[in-house]
Amino acid sequence: STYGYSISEFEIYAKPQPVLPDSLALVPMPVASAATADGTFQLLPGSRIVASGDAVDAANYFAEKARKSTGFALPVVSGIASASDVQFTVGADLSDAKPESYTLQADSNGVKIAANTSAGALNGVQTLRQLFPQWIESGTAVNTPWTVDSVVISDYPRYEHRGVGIDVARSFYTVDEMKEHIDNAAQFKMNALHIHLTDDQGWRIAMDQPTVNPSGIKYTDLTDISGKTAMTTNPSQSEPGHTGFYTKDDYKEIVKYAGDNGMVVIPEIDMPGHTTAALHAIPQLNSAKSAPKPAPGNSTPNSQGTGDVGVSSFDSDNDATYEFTKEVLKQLAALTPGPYIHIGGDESHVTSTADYNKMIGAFTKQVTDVNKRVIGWNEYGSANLPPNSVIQLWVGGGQGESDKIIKNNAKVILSPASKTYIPQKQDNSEQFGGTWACSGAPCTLQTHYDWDPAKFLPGIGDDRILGVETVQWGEWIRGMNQTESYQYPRTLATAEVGWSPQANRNYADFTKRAATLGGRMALEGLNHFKTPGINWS
Ligand code: TNX
Repeated sequence: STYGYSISEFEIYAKPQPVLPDSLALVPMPVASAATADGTFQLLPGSRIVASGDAVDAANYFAEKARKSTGFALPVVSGIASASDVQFTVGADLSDAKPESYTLQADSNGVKIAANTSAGALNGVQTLRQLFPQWIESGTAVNTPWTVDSVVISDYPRYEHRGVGIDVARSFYTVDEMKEHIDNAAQFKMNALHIHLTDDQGWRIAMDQPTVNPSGIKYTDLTDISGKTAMTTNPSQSEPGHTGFYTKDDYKEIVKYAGDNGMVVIPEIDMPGHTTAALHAIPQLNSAKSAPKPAPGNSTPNSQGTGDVGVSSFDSDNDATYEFTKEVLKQLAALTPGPYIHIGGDESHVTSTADYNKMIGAFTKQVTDVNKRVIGWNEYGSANLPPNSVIQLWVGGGQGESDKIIKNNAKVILSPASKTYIPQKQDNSEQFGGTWACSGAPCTLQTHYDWDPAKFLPGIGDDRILGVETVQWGEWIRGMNQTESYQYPRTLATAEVGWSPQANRNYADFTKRAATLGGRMALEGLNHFKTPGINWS
């Protein structure tokens, strides 16, 4: 093999160990890693990044970051690597390969990252960043020895979905802000960006006028009207929600940037509830059984800093409902290279069960008709779902939720509010945020860390779990600085829950490793909360 020993020897050599040496301050913790005694790697002014074929993307990704902080030229070249080079190999024969797996070896003979796929190689880059001194995250050149202690790592994720959900409907994030969200999360090997594009308070994705348009719907009004609304003020936040929307080109730019960072975009159109913004913009959707109240942006705030929910609904008896959703889903599918479309389905409190099931049946079919796999919040699991559906659990638990998953032979994304929700306080010292998800107490970093997804729902083990997701709702959160201080460091916890074997995870050890990443986050301009009790670097 590339390394002069077989993978099975390596696995024995570097089998999972509960505590990494201090020098390996990695989040998420790898499956198998071990310090070796083979000297030190040093990146030098003459170092090259050696790659060819499918390995070139990961090589360029690393080179672009490291050029800024090292000031070195770091050309990406093909050929034979020398001791000061970083070499990427994709298509390596990793006999145990899982999707996204990689191996990394660093020592006085060079750095070698090998993977079967370019996604795996990118995971190797994210690990390598954390092995270098924190100054590797600097946006300007730093004069320091760029050394990596000798190490071997063999790594792959526990779950294929490690998501970050962003609510851009209550308060909008610009394309540049979305790129920051991607930069922040991708370094921890998060690989899905779920964008909550629509809600009562706003509609954030532009739609074109179709040539076939039986009801004469003005699709451009979705953003012309409801791109200009957002959450109004509430007791937790005097600044109103940010308005705006993505043109199709904006959206494509986010998709591309996410893809370059190893993340797939999952767009969500929330329906049949959470639809005031659509009802407000499109008169044809307003019929006998629709519920267009209150006016967009005017959600009544409550003491938890959230707005009223469950106040709106599409009308299941109105043909225009289905004409509209079909067109929107078709256009969205055409813009979205990833395999998923999320149709929401949560909190449809003013929709009868029969009407809800009828609409979920139609919307899910419309998604599969455009060759996408459908995701919905766990309420929608009570309906009959098409094959290969995914249920995203945010609330509740117990056998009832397991039954919905099993009945539909679905997969589940776990984002239980108590373990993954961002607008909850993580500490009492935080001024804003709810505590409803954790029974009146803050949902701490430890709460987000200390859970085993495979034990969350009775009878639902890893074979049924697509992954985990942290979700940032936007009723009161405004802008990057505030959102980051609620997302981080808790997103590190979710990243490790989604990536690392349960047997490798330990909160005390996690906090030691996370603490050392504080300086990196600071260098990146990532405003993480300084969790008390942690000795942040
Ligand atoms: C419930 S989570 C909602 C959202 C809110 C969130 C926080 C989910 C599927 N629905 O509409 O933003 O609580 O208040």
